[in-house]
Amino acid sequence: MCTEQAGATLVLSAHDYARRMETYAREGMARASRIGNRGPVRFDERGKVHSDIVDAYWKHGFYVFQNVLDEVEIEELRRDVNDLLARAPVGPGRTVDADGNPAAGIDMKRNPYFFVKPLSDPVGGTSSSHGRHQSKMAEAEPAPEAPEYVVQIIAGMCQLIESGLRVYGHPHLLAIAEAINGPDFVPYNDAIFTKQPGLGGSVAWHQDGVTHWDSPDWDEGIHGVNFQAQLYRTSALSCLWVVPGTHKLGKVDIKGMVEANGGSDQLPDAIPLYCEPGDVTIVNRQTLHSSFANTSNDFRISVSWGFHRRKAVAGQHGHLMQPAHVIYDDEFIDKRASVVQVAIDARRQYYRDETPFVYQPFGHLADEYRWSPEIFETVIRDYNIRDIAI
Ligand SMILES: O=C(O)CCC(=O)C(=O)O
Repeated sequence: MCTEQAGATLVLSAHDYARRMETYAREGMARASRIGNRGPVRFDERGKVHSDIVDAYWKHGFYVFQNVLDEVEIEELRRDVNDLLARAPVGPGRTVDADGNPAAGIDMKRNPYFFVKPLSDPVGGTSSSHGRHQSKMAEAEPAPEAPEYVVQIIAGMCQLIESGLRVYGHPHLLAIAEAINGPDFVPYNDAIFTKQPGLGGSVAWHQDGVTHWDSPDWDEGIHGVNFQAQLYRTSALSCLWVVPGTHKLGKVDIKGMVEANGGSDQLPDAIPLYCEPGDVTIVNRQTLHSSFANTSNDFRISVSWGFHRRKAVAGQHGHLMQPAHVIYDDEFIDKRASVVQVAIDARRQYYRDETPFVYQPFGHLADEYRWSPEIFETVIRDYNIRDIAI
């Protein structure tokens, strides 16, 4: 255990930060290889996700699916996300890109961009998102030529990029969501996490859910599951880390864990979910997770989205991302869930050889949700003002 300035922000040079990560990364990789929990998506004879995988997910609170996206799809996502980054606003509160043109998606009702100062932790130890990021991460000094801010998150991918809409309709990934949350699963949100080499900030340790910790119906799956498709190779220095099994523990005392670890954010039982391009991780939203400042050479882009059990959100009101007066009634949920059906059809029209997923809540309505310019206006435009966050 290393002892660090408990309670104070630790700011290191990028070089020292990277050195400080070396042993932790190596030991984390060793722990990760002992647990495993990775492999291709496998189905049983009924076409359902194999129960071994589902059981392994429930045991550890995560799974790494290897080789889910093929090279063509990865390349299209890379092209679209990199184009978005090039057309992002030049900083928080700005509306033009680096060429002085209106930034991509700047007219969306919900601003899609979240910026951070390079190599910083913007939320740890603050009241942001109901104070769920209880403890501040170590930070690093960026190079003198680094920009003042970098994009960390771009939301609204189903509107902004067609490859984003298509991956949202991926049949294997929807089958996994169904295996975990039941056939009437519904969407949460989506967010493209970007971590440029030498610039990407950290995301402090947290559990995602905020609604059900004290609920009489609480169980290990009630806050849903998140997916992340990786567009580039990530290592322990750039990827998402999780503490396996924490999805079973209820709300954990992160501050206490960091204090017991001598003030260090390098939690002892955590493992890195390192990936190859095209791998897709799933993480239970109750699993304790974080990512560190990216002092490595990895260019990390993680296309992320999540799903809930319908009964976990029905009748709840907004907490994260929505004001408290927003109630997730049937109309609200169905409207947001119809994005899944449109995504399935957008994918069907593009990947003609693939068998589309049958999304049970909309199976009988498929003809009403065909991908077209008209349905873009009625379902996709500003769909994310109806993100269902609990
Ligand atoms: O991918 C990351 O770096 C952080 C993701 C995360 O915290 C989340 O999806 O809640």
